[in-house]
Parts: sequence; structure tokens; C-alpha cells
Amino acid sequence: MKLYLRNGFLEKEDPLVMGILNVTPDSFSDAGRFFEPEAAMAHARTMAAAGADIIDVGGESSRPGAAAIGLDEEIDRVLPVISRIKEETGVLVSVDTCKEEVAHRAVEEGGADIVNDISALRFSERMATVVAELDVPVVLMHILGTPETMQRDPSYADVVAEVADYFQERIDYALGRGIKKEKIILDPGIGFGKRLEDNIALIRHLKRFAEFELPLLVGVSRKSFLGLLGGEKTPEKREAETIAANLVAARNGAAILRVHDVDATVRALKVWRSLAE
Ligand code: 8Y4
Repeated sequence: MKLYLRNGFLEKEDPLVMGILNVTPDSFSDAGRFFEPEAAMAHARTMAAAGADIIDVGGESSRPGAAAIGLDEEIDRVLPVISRIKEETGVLVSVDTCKEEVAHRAVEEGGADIVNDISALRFSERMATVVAELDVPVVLMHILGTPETMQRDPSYADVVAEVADYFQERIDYALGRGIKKEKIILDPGIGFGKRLEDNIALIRHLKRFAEFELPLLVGVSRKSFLGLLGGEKTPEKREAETIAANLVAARNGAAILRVHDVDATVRALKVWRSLAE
């Protein structure tokens, strides 16, 4: 894969590993344990030492029904953590936000390298323009509706075709607002308005999205479809399921894997690189 950044690019044979850093008091998986900036920094350092290429810093939970937070609160949560990660480690930082002001300040003041917008530039009027001006890569993720509505009986006739159509529509929108094609990362949005069969189809047929000739990001880590497949009810116990799904995603062309457990993922990818054809 080749990832174009604001200045230069990053090229690597294996998928990049993006470690998840929730700076939220209400996130599903880590239950706000890293809300305190010190704890967040300790977790960031651990992920960097384990070989993370990117740390994804998010201040607002995308869980359905999670309380929306204000702009100032989101900035206060993520900005100090992003700045310190950039000062203290060599890893890239993505900012997980749908708000243009958060994206702008995270990049300009915090030094964030990537904007991870689960709404694919839809939830904030000027997000596309801000990203174009910043000239940073942006993740365009598929979601059916909004985090609030996405799991209300989602269905597709052909999920792969519908996600591909969505990608094309959002790419055209981004290009129209001045975002360069090589700064776009595509993400099928595993679990975001998808049934079990839809998540399976998207991972199984990930190669169909190769036609866009853009890096693909895949986020399966600890998600509930893995609980359905593997039988583990609690997210923290889905580590084996997560590794298995990530290796299939890697084989099928994922350029970036978004994970909670960086150490296990880096170690699994090393073995996969040695053994895969
Ligand atoms: C347990 C653990 C249960 C995690 C659910 C979850 C993605 C993402 C999220 C993704 C991109 C999550 C912010 C949902 N998922 N960004 N963000 N792609 N680009 N759920 O798949 O991790 S949050």
C-alpha cells in the first residue's frame, strides 16, 4: 500500500495498523478507562511501542444512543492527547471526528495527519472544504443513515454494490470540493448499519473495491458480528475472532486495519507475511 500524506507518502508491503484510542467517558469497549489524559497517553505509548503505524484518537462515541457532545468538549478531550502523541512518538495520528472545527484544530494545532470521518463528509457542512485546504488524507466510511438510526432493521439487495455506489458518490463529492483523489481512503464501515450477512459479504468480497485504486481501511475489532460468529458475548473477549477477521481482510487487500489490540495484530501480521503466498 501507499498512503499519501500532507508531505510525502508512506509505503509498506503489509497493512498499516491503526490503534484505537478512545478519549471518551462512554465508549462501548474500553468503558472510558482512557478518559484521563495520562491514562490515554500511557495507552498511546504502549500502542506505539507495539508497532502501531497510526493512532486513531476519538472524543465522541459513535455508539447508537450515545450522548452527543459539544464542540468545545470534543476539542478539549482530543487536542491535548493528539499534541502529546505527536511530540512523544513517531506514529501518525488520525482524528476520529465528524466536526470540521475539530478536524481543523486537530491538524493545525495538534499535528494530526489523517481525518477519520465516519459520515464521509456528510454531517458537517464545511468538512470537505476544510479537509481540502488542510490537504490531509480523509477516510470516507460507509454508514447506512446515522449512528442513531443505522441498526434499525438495515437491509441491502446487494451490499457490496450499494457500498461501491456510495463510495463513488462520496468520491465525486470530495473531488468536487477540491480534495485530491490520492488523499482519499475508503472504508466499508463494518457494523455501521449492517446485518451479520452484510459484514461477512463486505469482508469476503473486499477485493471488489480494488477498482477504486484507493487504500481500504477495515475496522472489525471486537465488533458484535464477531460475537455472533464466534460466540463471545463481551467485546474484550473477541481477540481471536478479531485476529482471524483481520487476517482475511489483509489477504483481501485491506491497507489499514483499525484495532484495539495492536500488539497481537502486529504479531499476527508478521506470521501471515511469512506464511501467505
Ligand atoms: C466493540 C468494540 C463493539 C468496538 C463495537 C465497537 C470504525 C471507525 C469506529 C470503522 C472507521 C467500534 C470510529 C465503532 N469503527 N472508523 N470508528 N472505521 N474508519 N465499535 O470501522 O469500534 S467506532
